Amino acid sequence: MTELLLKYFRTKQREAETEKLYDTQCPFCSMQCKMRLIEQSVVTRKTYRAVGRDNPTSQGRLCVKGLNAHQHAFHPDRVKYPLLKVDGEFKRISWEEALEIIKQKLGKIQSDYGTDAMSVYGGGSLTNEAAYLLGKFARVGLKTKYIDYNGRFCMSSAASAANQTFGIDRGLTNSLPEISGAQCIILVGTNIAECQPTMLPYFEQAKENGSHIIVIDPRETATAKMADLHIKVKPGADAALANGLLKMLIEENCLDKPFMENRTNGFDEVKAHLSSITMEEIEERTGVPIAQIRKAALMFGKANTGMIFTARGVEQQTDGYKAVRNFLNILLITGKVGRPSCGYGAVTGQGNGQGGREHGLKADQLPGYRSIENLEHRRHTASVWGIPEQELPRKGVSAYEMIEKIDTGEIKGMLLMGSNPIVSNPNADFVKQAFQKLEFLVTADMFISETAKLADLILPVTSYLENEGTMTNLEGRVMLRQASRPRPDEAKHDWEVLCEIASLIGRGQFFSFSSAEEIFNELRVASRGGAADYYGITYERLREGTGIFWPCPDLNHPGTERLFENSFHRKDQKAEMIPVSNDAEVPKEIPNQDYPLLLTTGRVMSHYLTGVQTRRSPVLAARNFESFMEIHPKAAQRYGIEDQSLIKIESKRGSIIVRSRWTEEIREDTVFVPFHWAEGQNVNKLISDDLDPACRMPGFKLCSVRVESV
Ligand SMILES: Nc1nc2c(c(=O)[nH]1)N[C@H]1C(S)=C(S)[C@@H](COP(=O)(O)OP(=O)(O)OC[C@H]3O[C@@H](n4cnc5c(=O)[nH]c(N)nc54)[C@H](O)[C@@H]3O)O[C@H]1N2
Ligand SMILES: Nc1nc2c(c(=O)[nH]1)N[C@H]1C(S)=C(S)[C@@H](COP(=O)(O)OP(=O)(O)OC[C@H]3O[C@@H](n4cnc5c(=O)[nH]c(N)nc54)[C@H](O)[C@@H]3O)O[C@H]1N2
Ligand code: SF4
Ligand SMILES: [Mo]
Repeated sequence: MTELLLKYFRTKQREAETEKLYDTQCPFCSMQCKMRLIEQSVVTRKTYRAVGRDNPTSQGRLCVKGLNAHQHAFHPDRVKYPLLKVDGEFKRISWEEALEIIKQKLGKIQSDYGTDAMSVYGGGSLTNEAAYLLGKFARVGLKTKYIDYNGRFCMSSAASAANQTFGIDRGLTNSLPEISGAQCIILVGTNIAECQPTMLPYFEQAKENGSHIIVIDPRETATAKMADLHIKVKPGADAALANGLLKMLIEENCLDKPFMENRTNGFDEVKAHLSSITMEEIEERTGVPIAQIRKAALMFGKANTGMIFTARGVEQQTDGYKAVRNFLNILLITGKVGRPSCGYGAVTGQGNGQGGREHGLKADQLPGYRSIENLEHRRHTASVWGIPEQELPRKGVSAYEMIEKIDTGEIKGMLLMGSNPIVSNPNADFVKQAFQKLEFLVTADMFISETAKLADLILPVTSYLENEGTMTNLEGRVMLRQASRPRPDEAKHDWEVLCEIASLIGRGQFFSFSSAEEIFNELRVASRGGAADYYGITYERLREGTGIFWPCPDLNHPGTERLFENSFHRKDQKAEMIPVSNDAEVPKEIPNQDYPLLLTTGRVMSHYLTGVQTRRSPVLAARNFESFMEIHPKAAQRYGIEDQSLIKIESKRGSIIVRSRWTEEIREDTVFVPFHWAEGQNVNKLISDDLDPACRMPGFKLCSVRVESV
């Protein structure tokens, strides 16, 4: 080619190449890493690359899920038009038709059976604006008491425990950088290395500063590998283990007496209760040697600063609430809260799991963490919403209990926004059958999830690339997710969908919003004076800065990075300790002749929750394309299970078939299966529907099973 021709082609190519930049936040976990998607077009071909953006939380890091998130957003399976099921098949219809059907069906169900026959089920991926509006939509639009969300399965134990102990529930009581200054850190049932990977460097930094890390987990996870002490506890025995730690702390006199005197109640009761339990009983219950419990207690008790983090391993139990309270007892008797590098963290799960429960997705909560059963709180919310207090419904029931009400026929219709309940609920076979009984199921999703397959109508919604709004990360930092990419075809924002339905059913005057910012401004007022006070946070402040920690009661308030420095948020300003027994009120399944192994469940790095999004991302799917069961080789040999072979796992409720994976990193009496797969690999077919009496959390982390090769 001549020089001239080369030059010609080069200029042509340059002309055809364009680059577009979209700033947003990762759609997955509670770290809410800031990112930029770079879209390069060369002639007609587009390529995408995600890069991290600097900010105080993730400091520019992204994990493999964030790096590949756009692959699901651009997947051809994305729902782009309203879809109506006709003769068992989904057919494209117009928004006008979709809204007309909703109007008719809602009207019929509510006039035939009453307003509570319609229900609402939300999710922790929704922005604060969508979550707030969905809560308002249920109570003011549909006038139903039946609303709950998937965060019930996620944070409800820790949230109840923190509320009862401290009077406030915010994921972390301190900001992330304080972790690196903690001299001892206890991680209970949390696998940060796989579940919040960009948080891990804070712990690595702590280790470099000489911190000791204790990990409590039945498996030697990637997180446990960084521990100075790994306690391989028996699944479900955390409450007993905490009792052991408390006994040792008292015996070794590692107590902060002035702190307890001035700032807590309940130590005498806890101490008296502990004297009725022996260390031998605890060793037996937990499978952890007494010497190891003493070592851990001394590590934590002798350190000047320390933090405790809990996540779903300890929380998703039928005594999750009490077990967490027992770890908070440890924090309180050692006076390790409300100071630099001293505090508690319930490691939040979903991107906006935190904001969702603060603004009314939970059956008993109103915006700003107000209570729907408290008259003063009801009056405040009703006045912001412009309705008489008497019109505000009372509390409904938890997520799984709504499903039970579908089964018994009390609930006839559901609006589902941002969850895949037939995969994520316990006792999954029952849940699927119940959903099939609904007279009308409408779901707003980006994909035809396993649950959406059962819907009458699917409404297409926008993704993290297109939908602007605020998210509250695990620290309690409110962040503005900018999202400017044009929406695909006919997808609408979640909040737009709600406003349109409301207007259609004659409640439009309460939902006349034209932007996320307008909704946020109402949310600010609704939250004002509540525990989760967002009043001082504005879009303008968020655009200028790096996020603001709630509570932030006025426009000049900088936000509250560290909670409880001077007082707790209870009436007498003191934190409350309570005695916790070794065993749950709801008896847990124990291994027996028929079901000799303990099953626990959880996550892997490359997949997210029920996998609706990550199973559609080729790079992520390739890392783990099917489910598996971790089993210790000795247990495997006992039950004739070869490595990498197909096996059937069975509990009282159902069975699944997955591939075995031998590993010495798990306890011999325990097997582990992740929950990111559906249908025949859905581990929730095996899980019992026993709920924690205090917070209605299912025991996702424990049931007894048998295994056999197929
Ligand atoms: N890659 C990835 N990251 C995620 C998610 C995801 O799906 N994938 N989901 C997000 C969400 S919503 C959540 S809630 C968080 C969850 O984050 P985590 O709670 O950290 O994740 P899990 O794997 O469910 O459980 C954590 C650990 O608990 C252990 N465990 C099981 N039973 C017990 C027990 O009885 N006691 C103790 N002490 N430990 C036990 C398991 O072995 C597991 O390693 O992650 C968030 N981040
Ligand atoms: N066995 C077992 N079961 C568990 C757990 C466990 O550890 N073990 N963990 C529990 C926990 S902690 C959680 S959080 C739940 C989660 O379980 P689910 O609530 O079922 O969560 P996802 O699988 O994320 O489903 C979310 C759905 O919402 C859609 N979606 C995503 N973003 C948006 C959005 O912005 N708007 C709308 N309208 N839709 C959106 C997705 O496409 C997907 O279909 O599972 C629980 N179930
Ligand atoms: S999944 Fe979590 S840690 Fe990974 S990039 Fe997304 S927000 Fe960050
Ligand atoms: Mo979660």
